[in-house]
Amino acid sequence: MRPIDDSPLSRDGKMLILAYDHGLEHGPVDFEDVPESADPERVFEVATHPAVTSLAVQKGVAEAYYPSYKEEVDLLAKVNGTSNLWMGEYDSAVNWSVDYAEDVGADSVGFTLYGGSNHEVEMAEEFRDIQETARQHDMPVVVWAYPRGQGVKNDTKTDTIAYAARQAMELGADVAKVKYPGSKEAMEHVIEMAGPTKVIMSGGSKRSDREFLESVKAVIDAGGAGLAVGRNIFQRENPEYILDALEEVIFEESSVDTALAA
Ligand code: FBP
Repeated sequence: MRPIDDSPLSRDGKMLILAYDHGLEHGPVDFEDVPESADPERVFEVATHPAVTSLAVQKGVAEAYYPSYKEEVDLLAKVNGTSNLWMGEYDSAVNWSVDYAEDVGADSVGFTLYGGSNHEVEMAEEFRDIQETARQHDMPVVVWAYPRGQGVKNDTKTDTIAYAARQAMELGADVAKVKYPGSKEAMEHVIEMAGPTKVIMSGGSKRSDREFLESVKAVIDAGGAGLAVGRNIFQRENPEYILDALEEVIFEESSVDTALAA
């Protein structure tokens, strides 16, 4: 397992990945609340906030915008992804190679694995190639560990989330990004099952400042390494305010009250 503590992906072993692949995964609907968030330039600016350890984007966004931000932003290449336009069993296309991602300037790679989908076997085989190539380039690998599909009855159950984190670890991920299982105790179990793989929380749909920060605090208190978050940042009118609060909760291990008052 590759240690990621010294990589650009994390700071002091903690991380805050700003995810911005929603235009592909969900479509323009995610930009409706804050129309300026459709402009990748605005999100690259947000990613220069010191709390953000890397920005996760798809190939087209990286090609067009990353050249202007190489000095200020660490890039995570989200190498697979798919749209909401089609119907069928969960799957995700590999859209760029690790070699090309490194050419574009990426420091790390991200891959969605839908454990439980009828396409799980093919996805795991695709991941083998991604993971081994990333090792050759010394790039940390983050798995979006999303158990979904016909084999999964309840993707919010702690045991299901723990299985997804374990699967990511067994396949060689450095970081498993999982849905919040609902409590600090549940998260502790997920983290235990992930062994040496760091566990981070997936942000989810937009919530109140306090509710969102309480879940992040529970993850940190459980021993989690941070979060990968999109909508709870770019769907806010003032992303800097919530990033300042996240800096407190994740990196300073402050209470939510302290973070909100800062
Ligand atoms: P959010 O914080 O907005 O949930 O972003 C994290 C993320 O994994 C994105 O990378 C991705 O586009 C989105 O969530 C997928 O959301 P879902 O599949 O849960 O609708």
